[in-house]
Amino acid sequence: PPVPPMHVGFDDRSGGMSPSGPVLVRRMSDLRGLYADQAAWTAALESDDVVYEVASSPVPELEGELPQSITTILPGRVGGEFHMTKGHMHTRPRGEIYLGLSGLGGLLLFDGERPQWIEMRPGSIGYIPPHWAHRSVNVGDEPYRFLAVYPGDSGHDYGWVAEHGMGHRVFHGSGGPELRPFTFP
Ligand code: S6P
Ligand code: ZN
Repeated sequence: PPVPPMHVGFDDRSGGMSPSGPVLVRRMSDLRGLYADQAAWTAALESDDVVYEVASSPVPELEGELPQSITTILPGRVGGEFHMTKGHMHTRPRGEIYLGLSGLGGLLLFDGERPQWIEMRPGSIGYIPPHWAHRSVNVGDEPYRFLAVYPGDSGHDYGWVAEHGMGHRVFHGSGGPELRPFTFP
């Protein structure tokens, strides 16, 4: 059902929203096939840490609505590759806006041909045009957190990324994050 006008607060420490809709937790074991280094991923299953959490407001994913979510990616690396979200293409051609809240991150975008990288820090606005798959990466050593606002009828297509990749992978380098050509695991 539609929701009334509302104020949505969020907790600086947890990234939780109030009022809140569903909260999604993704652990290492939920991320099979994400990282290039499969042996490093298998080793990380031992502690099976949380990699990222997505809190949502109660705004429903319906046409005309503008749902919001706050993603918190915990710092860490797997085989040198930074913690990241699964990444998806919107099922319908819909844009999306990200606002950096805390930590250092990046927004990796891919349209099937051209990879793009947008650095995200607190206050950064990242724009995702329709037809661009998007993945977020924590390139710092504290939690990276951002607000996302997207049309309610966007839909999330994870299969597109599984099939096409994301153009680049983001590794820790001595001079900062290093973008390397995408390889399938
Ligand atoms: C939704 C938006 C974000 C992501 C979230 C987790 O359109 O882009 O809320 O869902 O950052 O990423 P993913 O790729 O696992 O859905
Ligand atoms: Zn999205």
